[in-house]
Amino acid sequence: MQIHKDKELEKAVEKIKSVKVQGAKEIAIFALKFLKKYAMKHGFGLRFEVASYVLEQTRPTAVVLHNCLEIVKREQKMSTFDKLIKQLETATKRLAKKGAKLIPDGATIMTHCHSGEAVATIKEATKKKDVKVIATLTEPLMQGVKTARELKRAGIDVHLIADSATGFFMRHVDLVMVGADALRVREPKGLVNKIGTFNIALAANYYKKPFYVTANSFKIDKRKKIIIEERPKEGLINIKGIKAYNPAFDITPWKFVTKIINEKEIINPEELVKKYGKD
Ligand code: RUB
Repeated sequence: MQIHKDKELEKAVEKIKSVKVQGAKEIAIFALKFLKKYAMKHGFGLRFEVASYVLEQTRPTAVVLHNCLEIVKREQKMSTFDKLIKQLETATKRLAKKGAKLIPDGATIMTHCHSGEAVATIKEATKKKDVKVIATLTEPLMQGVKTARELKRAGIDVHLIADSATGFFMRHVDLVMVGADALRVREPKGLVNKIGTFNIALAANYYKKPFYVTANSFKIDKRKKIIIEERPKEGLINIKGIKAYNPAFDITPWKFVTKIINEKEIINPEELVKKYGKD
């Protein structure tokens, strides 16, 4: 078996690597759809396991795909793929309804990167309320532009700002709402999300602004360790002879997070860790 010549797998990996498919939930749904076809063709044997591993390692920080694949490997049924995709899609709708209630009428919300779950929640709130959004550009890949476009399409008043301007604008916002790649209930504990989230949480804490995380329950991360994806330096800046760091995510300590909104509940970080951090 020559995995490097597996063109269909290579194509799927490229779509994720190039961030055409981005956001923890969308990556998981994309990979599950791909793996369903793959399993239909090749079965659930070693080849499937390698493909699952390769896809998971393409974006190793997010935990949704990992948690879904644990179930797929256990059940080894085609119907599991559809069940999980449906659960992920339904979870976003449910949590958006819950989270929208936390957004007051007239609120200005700061968000970071592109989180399908945060965007869905903000959109849900605008069904009944008037809200404004300040979205970070999210350097270096500028996923904030995707957020701004989506919100604008939904008729929402949105302004983009530089990532470095979040501290400056914090006093003008009423709350922060971001997504998550992983909710760490084991060490290192905290919210794993796009690099820069921690800085925003610090500024929110300084100005005593609520910091909400919209994240379906597949994002609860019980893995023994977490890999923070490091992207190539060239993706940040390419200056000959100059070194650079380009991590894609950071970990915000739980004490800076006000509430986590998932499809089942609105929960405090301490409760989340207590409830899920034991086994
Ligand atoms: C995306 C990102 C998002 C989370 C949650 O990073 O950090 O906030 O993945 O997204 P990238 P969602 O663009 O590098 O994938 O709510 O859509 O699951």
